[in-house]
Amino acid sequence: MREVDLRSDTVSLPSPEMRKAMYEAELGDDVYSEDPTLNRLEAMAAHVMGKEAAVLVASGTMGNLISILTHAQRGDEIIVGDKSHIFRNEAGGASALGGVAYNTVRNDEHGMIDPDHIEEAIKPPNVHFTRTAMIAIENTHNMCGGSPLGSDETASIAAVAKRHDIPFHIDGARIFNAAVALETPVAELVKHADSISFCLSKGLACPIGSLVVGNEEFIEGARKWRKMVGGGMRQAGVIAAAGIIALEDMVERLAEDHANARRLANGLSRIPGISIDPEGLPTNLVFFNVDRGDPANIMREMNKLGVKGGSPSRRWRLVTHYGITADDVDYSLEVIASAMRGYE
Ligand code: TLP
Repeated sequence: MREVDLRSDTVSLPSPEMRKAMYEAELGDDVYSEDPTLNRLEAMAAHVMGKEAAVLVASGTMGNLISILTHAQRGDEIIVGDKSHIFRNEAGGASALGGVAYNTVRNDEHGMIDPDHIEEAIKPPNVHFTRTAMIAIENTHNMCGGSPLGSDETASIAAVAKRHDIPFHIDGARIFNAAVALETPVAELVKHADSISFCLSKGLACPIGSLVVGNEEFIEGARKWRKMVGGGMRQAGVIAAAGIIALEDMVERLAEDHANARRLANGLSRIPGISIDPEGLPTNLVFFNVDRGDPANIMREMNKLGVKGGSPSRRWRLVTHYGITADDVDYSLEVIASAMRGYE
């Protein structure tokens, strides 16, 4: 049976070039900093982001956690968006493992945070208060429709962080989607950040891995925390080899995922019972409402016909990625339309 998996870009499989590079990778022990392939990937990541250094971690969650642990101490707080992945989807790691509190401020529908709200949320030095040790944004913003934040918006938040001498972190799990959508070099989008975490294993189609990027001192600290949480890897060049291909060959093609997402959104907007604003669709995450019928049933019907995605609630997200073609999108639209037909 034909299968089209639209649940997330995390399901994307490595390209044949990646598999070959992984097989052939020159390897060493990374805990001794001796894996030449990983050393090359980390240097490439630092270079593309315009920063001094980078360190490979197992996942985006680990990248954000290590960044928080490096910036903040027990009893500190971090300011994050109320719809951010760090706050909602990382199992409370900052508080559970770091003793760090979350201070949330409102994300608007594009994932932007009003700089004045951040200013108000920062705690002044006082014996009663937690110390604000990090401010974070997410780009693109997952829960806010995959919206990219431009360099001006980022700069306006960074300016508040700088004024208060607070480290500024970007959860850039999909920062390359933002760069491609905005036609802006990724280094421009992160130039004010003290740390960035970005994923290899989403739109860039690697099987594993994220990178944390920052200055030498920060990355030295991050390496220590990575070791402590059990993330020190050995012959990690097998992972890095795919990452090198990702940075070299897989960035520009994200535009195809964005075009397929628009195709999907346009098609969905024509299906009775679905409400979506195709204009509000900038990258590869397609959010919409299933207004009619039982969403759990509709999802089951779709899944039976090989289209994976949806949820038991009315708000759905479908994601385009490497391995999803325009033809897959058209097939998915037919399947969704037929699953919805019972509710016309
Ligand atoms: N997001 C996943 C799920 O966890 C929701 C997805 O399918 O989109 N930051 C952002 C903005 C993310 O969207 C994700 C993953 C992460 C961090 C964490 O990355 P991983 O899954 O590698 O830990």
